[in-house]
Amino acid sequence: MIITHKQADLDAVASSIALKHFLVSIEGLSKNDITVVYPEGISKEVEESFKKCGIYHLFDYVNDVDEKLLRESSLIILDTASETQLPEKFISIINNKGEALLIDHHYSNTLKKIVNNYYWDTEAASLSEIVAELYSEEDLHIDISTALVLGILADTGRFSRGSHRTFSVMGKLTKFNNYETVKKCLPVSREDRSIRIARLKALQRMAIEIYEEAIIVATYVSSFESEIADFLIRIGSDASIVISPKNNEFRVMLKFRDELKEELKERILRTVEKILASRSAGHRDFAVIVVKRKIGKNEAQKIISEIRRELHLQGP
Ligand SMILES: [Mn+2]
Repeated sequence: MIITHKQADLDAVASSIALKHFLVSIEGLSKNDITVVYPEGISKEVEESFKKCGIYHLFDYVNDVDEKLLRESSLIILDTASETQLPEKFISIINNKGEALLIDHHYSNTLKKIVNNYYWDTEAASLSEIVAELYSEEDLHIDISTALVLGILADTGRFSRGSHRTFSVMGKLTKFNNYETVKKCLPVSREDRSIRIARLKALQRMAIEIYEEAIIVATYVSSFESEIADFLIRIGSDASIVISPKNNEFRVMLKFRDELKEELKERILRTVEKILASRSAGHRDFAVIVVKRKIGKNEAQKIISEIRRELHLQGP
């Protein structure tokens, strides 16, 4: 059984499909021997891009799975960095079984400690890259390579986080598809009304804090938290802290400008973790903290003030 994080994104979906295909072909298994589980389904972006690229038929998954089957299966967990990214049922079964293989590329990963086996490769900019490396050219074909290119494009921020390795894998993959066509399958830059409103609201609610040489900006929005954090960096912040209330939880997205001193990034991150009494998960230049309780707008403002106060107390 292959399981990804909740609301699977392009990287998670592409790597799970390609890994299943790979395992079926080398192990001489049938397609029915491997179940792919995307807990709580897939993100809208995935559906759109797969449709546009004509690879919708690759979807073969369930949103949930019977506990008994879960307990009896060999588990491979993909692209998942923390316990909060999986439903509790999955975590408790993994905890009881103790047997699962985790394959991930996130800079920090707290799930490693509850599995008995992991391949954790933070040098890879996407998980699709890691799975693509398993394939030899003879085994690749157009559909799988198209999915993997989509996964790589999405997770590397269209190559802004790409490495030598990304391009070497891309060279192999793009022999099987037309890159110019594939890249058009990604949702167009989300310049629609809702993101523009989110940006403007984020600016209206924003607090600016100068802390040593860092310009820290904190705000809250109901959605697009990741895009908003990037946007704030583009327009000048060194560290963006974006709070976003969800159904029964809230998320705090932190993103840092590349050039910011590692030590300062670390200090800002630890301060936010301390205030929220929660640990973060994420890549080198971004972290996300999920807190399992509801909050309203007022409380979001309060958290922002607390972060400012705490940084001041710590001093340089
Ligand atoms: Mn990923």
